[in-house]
Amino acid sequence: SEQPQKIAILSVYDKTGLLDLAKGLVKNNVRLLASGGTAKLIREANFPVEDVSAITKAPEMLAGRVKTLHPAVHAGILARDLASDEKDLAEQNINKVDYVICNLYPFKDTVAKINVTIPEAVEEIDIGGVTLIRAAAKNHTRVSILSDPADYHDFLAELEKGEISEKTRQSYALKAFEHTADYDGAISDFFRKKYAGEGVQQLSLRYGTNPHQKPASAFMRNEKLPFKVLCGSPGFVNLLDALNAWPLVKELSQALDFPAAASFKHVSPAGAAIGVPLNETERKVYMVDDIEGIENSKLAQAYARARGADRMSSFGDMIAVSHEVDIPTAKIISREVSDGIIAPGYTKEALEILSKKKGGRYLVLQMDPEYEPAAMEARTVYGINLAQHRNDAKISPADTFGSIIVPKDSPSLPESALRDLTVATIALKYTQSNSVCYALNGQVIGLGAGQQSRIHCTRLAGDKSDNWFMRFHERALGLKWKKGTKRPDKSNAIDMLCSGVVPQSGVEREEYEKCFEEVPEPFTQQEREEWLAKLKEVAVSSDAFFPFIDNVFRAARSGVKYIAAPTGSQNDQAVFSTAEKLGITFVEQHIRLFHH
Ligand code: 93A
Repeated sequence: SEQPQKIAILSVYDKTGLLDLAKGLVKNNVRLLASGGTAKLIREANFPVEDVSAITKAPEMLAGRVKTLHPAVHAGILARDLASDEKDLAEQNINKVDYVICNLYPFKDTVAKINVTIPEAVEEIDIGGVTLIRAAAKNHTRVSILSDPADYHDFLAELEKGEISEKTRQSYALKAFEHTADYDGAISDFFRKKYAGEGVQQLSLRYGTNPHQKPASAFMRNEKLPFKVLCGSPGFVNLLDALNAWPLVKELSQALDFPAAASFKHVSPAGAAIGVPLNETERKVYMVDDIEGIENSKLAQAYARARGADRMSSFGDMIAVSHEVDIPTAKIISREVSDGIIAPGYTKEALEILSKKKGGRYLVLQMDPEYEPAAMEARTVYGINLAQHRNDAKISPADTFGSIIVPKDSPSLPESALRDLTVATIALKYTQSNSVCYALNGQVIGLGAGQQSRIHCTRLAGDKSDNWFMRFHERALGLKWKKGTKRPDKSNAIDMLCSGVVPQSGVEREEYEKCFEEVPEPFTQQEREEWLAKLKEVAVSSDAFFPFIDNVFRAARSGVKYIAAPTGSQNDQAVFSTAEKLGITFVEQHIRLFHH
């Protein structure tokens, strides 16, 4: 028996290429059914076409809101080559549809117009077209769905040869589903902005990474933002910092069962710590010796350590703390230059203190501590979507550090070493790679982030550790400041003195001298060496293996006693034996922790 005539349903907003397509379809003996405007155009070009109402026996209604929505259309599209489906169609006198050509009302263009109203946008929400596209795409084992005029030409060429192949139908179906998903995404984006409530499911940001990057926003699909803005207004970089700093302190606190804090800048920690009690000298070096009640707040001590590790880098930081912010913690923060904080809660008094900072513009975020991100995460780079399973590797003293590789006869690690390796490793998990971290006393003391070569990370972190330790030298502690010298200027002068870059002459020297009542002598090489020789028991972690032994040599110079790093380098054996020669315990750490 002869094949029944093939049927095409055409309903297009964008009428590009329509007449060429109609011509080709007619030439191949396809029966054309089209919605109002589409039929009109084809008819005017003198090609045979029927209105969809010829099969629905129903007129277009509601000013076009109902044009193609009808069982005669959708059963024709959705029917399979099954006896039961054929029977259903025959009973209703419906013919199978073979080709659907449809593109949608321009919702995106409409809402891109300034001052578009909600009723205007609503009218551009295509219902019937989306239904045509999805129905045809669903039944792509039999039906071809053309949702893009760019495909008409190749479609006709294939039709000319006989049939549309399965592969082509599949690619059209994929395109159709992408099209409707994108279309629905645009609709929900629009209504999220209108209906979700600012700060609930979405947040407008002043701008993106830079002031010329507008617009910018933060939002969630299907759920509320897991944080609330209690004060200030976050920027894009603030959120990048906050959303890396928060999981760091959450994990650190859980891993070591201690309050934890982090001080972030440019999406890497400047410091991170747990609240190991501070001794008197540490309180002085970290400039918190006058904070009332600090000895009773583990959280305040954690932040003092996080901020104290590298005061230069922490200038203008984004802070994260694992526990409810109390008065001592808020007091430390209130007098430092800082951009904002994220925490699971604030006491009333602490919030009051922080809300006064920066003329009331200090950023205060309250994080839902129960929030768990989805397993998959994605971002767009240069228009390309990158998706991956989130780095949810759990770092803990018990599970992360494997066997001691060298020395062979080594006893198990002391608890303090395990603690410090944990601090360093969790810090690295949230540090831009490459990264190497030195830790001691439950805190980061030097972190090398974002260097393309590992040895540069190891050196940078080592130099920072040395600088940190020089700050404990009695001469650094006994500096005679000129009255009124500001905290950042003090930090800068200390940094110059401790890292051995004191200006010798000229205006730079004059500026430096302005800070002091009594200008200190630079540290001599001998003073430096003698003091640094006292730095001991330091733990080092690396986000990936050490490719060369130079890293071990550099670490050893800054009192490193423990190293944990992934293995797998061709040079592993040389790295291990160098560690052994230098009296360093090398611990296996299985998980590579690149972070970007
Ligand atoms: O308002 S609709 O959602 N109701 C419908 O039943 C319907 N069917 C097709 N819009 C509908 N369409 C859309 O009409 C198509 O997606 C296409 O964008 C447009 C074509 O209309 P016309 O043929 O009248 O120019």
